[in-house]
Amino acid sequence: MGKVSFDERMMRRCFFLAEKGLGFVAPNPLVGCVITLGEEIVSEGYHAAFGEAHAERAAIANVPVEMMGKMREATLYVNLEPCAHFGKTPPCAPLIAEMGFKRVVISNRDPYKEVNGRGIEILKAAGIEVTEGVLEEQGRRLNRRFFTMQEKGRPYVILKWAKSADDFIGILDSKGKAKRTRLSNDISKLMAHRMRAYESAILIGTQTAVIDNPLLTVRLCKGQNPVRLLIDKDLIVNETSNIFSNDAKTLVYTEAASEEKEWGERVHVDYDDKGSVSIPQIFEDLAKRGLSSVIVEGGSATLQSFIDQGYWDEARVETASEIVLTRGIQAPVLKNNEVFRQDNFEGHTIEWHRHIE
Ligand code: AOF
Ligand code: ZN
Repeated sequence: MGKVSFDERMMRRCFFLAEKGLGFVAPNPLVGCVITLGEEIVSEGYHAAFGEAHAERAAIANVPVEMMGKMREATLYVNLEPCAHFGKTPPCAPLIAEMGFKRVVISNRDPYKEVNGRGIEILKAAGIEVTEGVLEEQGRRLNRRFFTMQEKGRPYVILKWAKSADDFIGILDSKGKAKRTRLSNDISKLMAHRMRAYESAILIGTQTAVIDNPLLTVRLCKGQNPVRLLIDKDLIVNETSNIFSNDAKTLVYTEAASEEKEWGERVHVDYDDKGSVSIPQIFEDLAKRGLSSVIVEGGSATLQSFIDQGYWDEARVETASEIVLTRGIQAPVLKNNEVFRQDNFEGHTIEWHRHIE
């Protein structure tokens, strides 16, 4: 096997290990590390939880004692540039330099201003051969939340809705009032709960809170609950609603004054003349809190405002092919989008769109 393909195989292994941290490390990046001697894997590690050891340190700690003396011949693979800063943990690059690895292979540079290239400089200064950019695009995709937060100063935004075969996301009763409508099936619902466990926050508007009264927690699989976000200009949503349950923290973005509450916080943000919330102000608050990804779950008006202002990264659109509603609430309409994946769960197609800027 050639040198390039072995590097790529080992980097894929780093990605696989890194992903084990999904749902636990945010807003830190997902990082995995593999140490090889010749073409044999000697040790592996990954960043398992926020504040805990970085991937490189975990992999080094797992090297069998009898192999420790051979590290000057070894190669260390890690998907993110080793860090150069004292954060919650001591820096990785000086540790790697001290152990004197022969070669270090990296997928992405760390855009974090305290690191950005300085980790690589430390390794090179110690005489270590550094290979950068292995499966760079895949590495960026893996750490899309981290890169979006670092580069755009806002969380990674995932829009999510389910619609009928004829493009409605809900029904209206005889008086024209919106009614809770079930569109997803058992499998897609389970997958939606997995998504919640992976992301840091989940957002809905006033109408959805009133009509659907969702809990927005992770119940069908294991995982941490995301922070619940509610856009509620005039504090219409009753505090006995499910969104204020004890299961998770809730942040309400309101025109009213900021205030700490037993369920979380009211956060004052500006609204325009038409009553639309300032999404950049919500983003600013989320960045400050270290919430690096958000699922926008509806309703249609809330979703459309994120689309119209271009504040989204991907959208998960489920179509219940067997349900025809004839009339109701129109599904949002995406702009500048392209489908990058399609799933099918028992006749329900799930289209994953990405935003093209
Ligand atoms: C690595 N390997 O496994 C991770 C890195 O507060 P700390 O000490 O956990 O530092 C967090 C920062 O360190 C994070 O923003 C990112 O720049 C880098 N994360 N670096 O070499 C790792 N998790
Ligand atoms: Zn580190």
